[in-house]
This record gives sequence, C-alpha cells and structure tokens, in this order.
Amino acid sequence: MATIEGRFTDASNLRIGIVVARFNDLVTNRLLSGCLDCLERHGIDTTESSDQLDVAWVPGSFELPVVSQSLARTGRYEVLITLGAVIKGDTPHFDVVAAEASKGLAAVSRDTGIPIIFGVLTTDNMQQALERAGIKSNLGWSYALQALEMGSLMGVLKSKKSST
Ligand code: INI
Repeated sequence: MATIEGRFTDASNLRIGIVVARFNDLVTNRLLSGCLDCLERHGIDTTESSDQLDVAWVPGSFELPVVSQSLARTGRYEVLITLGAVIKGDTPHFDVVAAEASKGLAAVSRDTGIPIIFGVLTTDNMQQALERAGIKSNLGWSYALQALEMGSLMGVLKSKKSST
C-alpha cells in the first residue's frame, strides 16, 4: 500500500503564484501578508528578487479565474493561491461574483492540472471578513499551508508517474 501525501518541509523547489483581488483590499492585503509570512517561515524566498514567488493583482474576485488560467498555462508554478473577499453587505451581485470566482477557479484547476488554493472569503459583512484576515486568525496563513501541501503532493505524484 502506498500512502501518497504532501509534506511541509521540502518547499525549496516550489514555485508559487499568488493572485490577489484589490476589491476589499483592506481584507485581501491582510490575507496576503499572512500568506507571505507562512511561506517565508517555511523556506520560500519571499523577497522582491525571488524566483520562487510571483504576486499578480486583479481588480476583483471575478477576475481571479482568467489570470489564474494565464499563470497556470505558463507551466512555471506547482501551485497557485488566490485571495479575495466577497462581502454580502456591499452588493446585490455578491452571489454572482462568489459563484463565478469559485466555479471559474475550479474549472481552471481541473483544466490545467495545477492546484489552485481557493482563498476567497465569502462573508455577510466586513467585520466577519476582518476576523478571518487577522483580527481573530489569518486564513492567509492556512491558504499558504494548503499550497505547500498541494505543491509537494503534485511533486510526489509526478515522481510516481515517472517511476512507473
Ligand atoms: N469583487 C470582490 O472581490 N468582492 C466583492 O465583494 C465585490 N462586490 O461586492 O462587488 C467584487 N466586485 C467586483 C468584481 O469582482 C469585478 O472586479 C467587477 O465586476 C469588474 O469585472
């Protein structure tokens, strides 16, 4: 029996792309800083000159899928992280934006075979969003951990494929 799982300790070869929505950037900037903190503490070079990490900004969560698709198709990244905040109080088209972001990202991930971490908060109000972006805990940290696990897991799967 083979147990196939990712690790958190072999990040040195990973290349990660992060796509962040500017809409509600009070929240998304905090998610990004939690994310970068976690990646840095797990050995990812997060400096300006890093060739392990790229950060792309888009206007809102609706645009996350198309830019993720573009990045995924470069073949450069083992894993992508998307960060957004869709807040119900702000707009009646909350449901549209949230649904298009989630469906779009799932489709891109399936089509390209690149795992995409879904770091889009969907909340009833700004208070709830801020609580998840640092006031209580910072989910950006969790999204980074999930990216490390998935990036590593994809490497394990690739090595299994080439050894069969
Ligand atoms: N984008 C978000 O990321 N969060 C939101 O809460 C939001 N609201 O409320 O409208 C939002 N809208 C912008 C949308 O993502 C697009 O950027 C815009 O419609 C242009 O295509």
